[in-house]
Amino acid sequence: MKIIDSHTGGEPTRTIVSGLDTPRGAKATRDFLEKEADWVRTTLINEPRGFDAIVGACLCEPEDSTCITGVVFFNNLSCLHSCLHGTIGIVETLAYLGRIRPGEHHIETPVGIITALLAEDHSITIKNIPCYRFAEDVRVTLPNGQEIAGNISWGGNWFFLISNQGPEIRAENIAALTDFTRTVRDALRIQNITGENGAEIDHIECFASPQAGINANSQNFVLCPGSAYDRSPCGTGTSAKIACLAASGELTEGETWLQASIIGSVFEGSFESIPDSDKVIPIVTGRAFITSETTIIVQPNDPFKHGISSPRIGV
Ligand code: PYC
Repeated sequence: MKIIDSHTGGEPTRTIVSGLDTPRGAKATRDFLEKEADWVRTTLINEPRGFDAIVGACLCEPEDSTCITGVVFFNNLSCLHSCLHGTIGIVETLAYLGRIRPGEHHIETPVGIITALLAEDHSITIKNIPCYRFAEDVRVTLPNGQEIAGNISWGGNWFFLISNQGPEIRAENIAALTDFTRTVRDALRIQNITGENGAEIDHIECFASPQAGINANSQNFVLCPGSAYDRSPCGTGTSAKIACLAASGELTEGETWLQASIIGSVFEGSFESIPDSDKVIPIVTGRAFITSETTIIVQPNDPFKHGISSPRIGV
């Protein structure tokens, strides 16, 4: 199996570019990975080859012939519904391989078709699937009795968005922010607070004004399922935020929102409205850089050939 690694705003994407047979279609490929080939995920993401923050991307033949590829993303816990830093990563990877040129490209994911515009300067603009704020000012009580207020929003994944509560959003506080957001995620689960149709909220996103020297409207910290934090501003998280800003009228169509991550990388966001709908199409721009090309070797007698599956506590 051959992989190409890239990073988007500091967040890694590991794309399988050859050597794995997958079914046709992103949904069928997700089923295949989940039910028959979880070893692909554990081999690529777990130690000794990987680390917790890596998001894997499995390319496949799309069912929709307008798409250049299908893709399924996965992380240290499971397959993801979607991933936009990863989409930016695979577009840069396909350009690096000479499989695509600057222009507009459709990409099939298990949750819908995403459009990517690869510019001549290699900035990549993603038009997401329809996104929406599902619930506003939802209260969750932490084990210490503290009440936290947040919005529930769909940005391609389910997010609980918290503003100006919890530890200060600065890189020195990553451990404290991880503890806080894990506590919030556990409390949401215990108190049965979900997305639409009982969907689990597995991403927690905290916001505050950016630290000095960062040119953005807001800075975030995003806890991903599996408990790694997103080094990038999180494309689906930025989409979830934009859906909330659109719903509250704080951002108008075409206006730009600059979302910084905990490490200070920035995505540019905006939205297009959908006629007669409360949903919007978030548009997110970022850049990815290629970091390595590797052949994965799995020796049959290696006791850790499919990665070390150390149990994670409270993921
Ligand atoms: O950029 O959408 C994203 C993302 C999801 C999980 C990690 N990154």
